[in-house]
Amino acid sequence: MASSETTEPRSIAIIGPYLAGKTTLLENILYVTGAISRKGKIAESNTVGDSSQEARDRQMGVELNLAKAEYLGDTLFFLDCPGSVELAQESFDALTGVDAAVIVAEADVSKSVSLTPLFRFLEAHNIPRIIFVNKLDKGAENLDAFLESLQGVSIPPVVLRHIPIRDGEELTGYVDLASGRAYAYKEEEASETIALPSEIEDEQGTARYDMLEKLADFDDDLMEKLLEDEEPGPDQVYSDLTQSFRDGEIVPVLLGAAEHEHGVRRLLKFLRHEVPAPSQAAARVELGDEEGPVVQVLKTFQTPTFGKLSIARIWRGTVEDGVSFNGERASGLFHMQGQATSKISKATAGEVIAIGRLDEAKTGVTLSTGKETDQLESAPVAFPVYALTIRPKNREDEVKLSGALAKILDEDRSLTVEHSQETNQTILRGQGEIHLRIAVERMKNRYKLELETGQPEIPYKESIRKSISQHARFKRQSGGHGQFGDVEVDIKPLPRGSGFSFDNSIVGGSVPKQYIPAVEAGVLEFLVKGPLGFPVVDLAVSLTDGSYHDVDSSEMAFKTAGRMAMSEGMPKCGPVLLEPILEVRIAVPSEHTARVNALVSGRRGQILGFEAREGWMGWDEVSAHMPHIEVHDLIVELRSLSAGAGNYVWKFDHLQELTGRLADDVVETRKAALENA
Ligand SMILES: Nc1nc2c(ncn2[C@@H]2O[C@H](COP(=O)(O)OP(=O)(O)OP(=O)(O)O)[C@@H](O)[C@H]2O)c(=O)[nH]1
Ligand SMILES: [Mg+2]
Repeated sequence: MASSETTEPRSIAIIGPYLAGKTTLLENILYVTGAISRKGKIAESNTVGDSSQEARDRQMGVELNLAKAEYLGDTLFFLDCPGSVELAQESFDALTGVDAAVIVAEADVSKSVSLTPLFRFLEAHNIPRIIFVNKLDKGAENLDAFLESLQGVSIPPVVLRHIPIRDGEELTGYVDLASGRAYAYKEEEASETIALPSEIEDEQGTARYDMLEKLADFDDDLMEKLLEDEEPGPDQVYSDLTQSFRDGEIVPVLLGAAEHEHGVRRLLKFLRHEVPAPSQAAARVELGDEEGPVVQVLKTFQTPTFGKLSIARIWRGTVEDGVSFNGERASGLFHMQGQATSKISKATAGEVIAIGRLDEAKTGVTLSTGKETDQLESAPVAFPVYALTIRPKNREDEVKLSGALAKILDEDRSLTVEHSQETNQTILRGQGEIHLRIAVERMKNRYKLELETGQPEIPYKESIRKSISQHARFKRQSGGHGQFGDVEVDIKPLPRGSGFSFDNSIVGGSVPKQYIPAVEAGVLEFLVKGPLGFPVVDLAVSLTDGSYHDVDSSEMAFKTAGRMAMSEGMPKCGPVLLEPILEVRIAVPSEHTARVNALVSGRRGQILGFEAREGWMGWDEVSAHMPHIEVHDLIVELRSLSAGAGNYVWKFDHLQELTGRLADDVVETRKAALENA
């Protein structure tokens, strides 16, 4: 064992479902290791993590928390990630730069499936991962069912390293299955060794055999021993456990109750002994072993004191104060303890540090002290599934808004902003209502910027069903120079998706050539807002005839005539509302597929098909066409019917005629809005 241990610094992500106790675990790690002398509590808003205003207001993790702990001579960096599914980008970005991940979860079967995206990511990147089952001070009776449900989520086997010793519902200690030793938890101190309680001897034997069997799949010698009923030596068991964890072949499970420090020291010992050296992570991401430091940005903070701070994993080499990355000089290097920073003069591979003022560095990028470096893989950016319009309460804050947005977007890759030409609205997109509300609160708390938010308008269009011919004459003779334009146009519908076309069949110069573009311009001007109040598409207009006046005709006059022909003719063409239809692909655990189908149909959707989701056992992907308006809050219902697990991607597909009550309502609302504008 000793030979495989390392004293190099290592970085560990703490991830898992919402409110599982990640930040509490971090707080207790810091307390147990002496990094803090007083233990905070989430309810008292005094933990090292979650110290931002938004986190305290909501009593939830809203962004990455970083902290460093020294334990028995080892330095461990922790990256405590928020658990809300809407903030998952933080976890994925952090995970790209760690040596191992601790998945903190309550023994709650209903939450297992929501861990699927995290497991798939960890598996795809082969990041060593361990499960810490938390809050076992209550509800320990659900442990077995929970572990079984996790085995349906994790592809590698989930291997229990401890079994619980209980007193009624309460967890009072554990038996370590590798050593066979029993321990009783003590409040605020290390557990004490006790005699193996006789009533769990059998359970201990079965669980240990189960653990060994899983390990034997990766060790032929162990397999043989088990077949011959031979007891493997402790060295072999420990070394198999360590190796299989490091290689991602098994997912060990430890138990505890972070708030009571139960299992915290045990977890720390595990991390200290079993998390591989930083060089293994570097090999895993296929970093070359050339000279020179390489770092990767895992998170960006905008701070009032230091400006921009790039949280970065050091993949290779040593970085020193005064270093430049990709030609930009860092203003300083720091270790972080929650929001507190302490300046350092250098840092080495395995550490996660904050680097000051790299204005160009974006989250996810790889930086080197040379000119350029190969880019290590970064996490994919989450697809936006929810949108709100934003507008400063105070009109004069427009400029302030663009500055604040730039900073907020720099911090969070899963937020995007867009100005819609179609509806003239500024649209903030992200992962759900909470995600966007947090962004809005940040702008208020940090930049004193108050915003109004709303539901984005749907970009309806309109078209026509009938062809007509229309004559229009614009004539004004009020002394001096008059105006004269006279046109005859054919208006006819085109198939969906054709857009707009204009041509002319003028013979003999009844409308002189130079005025024809003006007629088209007049037509187009009208089409911006058709008889129903929306932009008109899918029609052809042709100029068939007209007349002119030698003196009074002008481009202006023909443009006006063109617009008049449309405004008189279009209402007679059978205007029809067109509704945008999106193609959505909904990913969901198969047990919820039937409910998703019902959800889609209930929202006027049309199922196109469904298939097993590739690489995600037990998941389906449902494809459907759905009206844009029905997708606005689809994510809310989808998450609520799938324990937070469901997700979807979308793209615009086509426009579709909408008639009847729904169409009347849309047109009426539009009319009222135009009148008030
Ligand atoms: N009973 C019990 N409660 C705990 C334990 N650990 C944490 N909690 C409580 O669980 C709640 C959530 O704890 P957090 O530490 O904020 O959980 P988290 O996983 O960081 O939450 P997010 O970051 O918002 O996902 C708090 O009320 C904690 O006091 C535990 O061991 N036992
Ligand atoms: Mg937290």
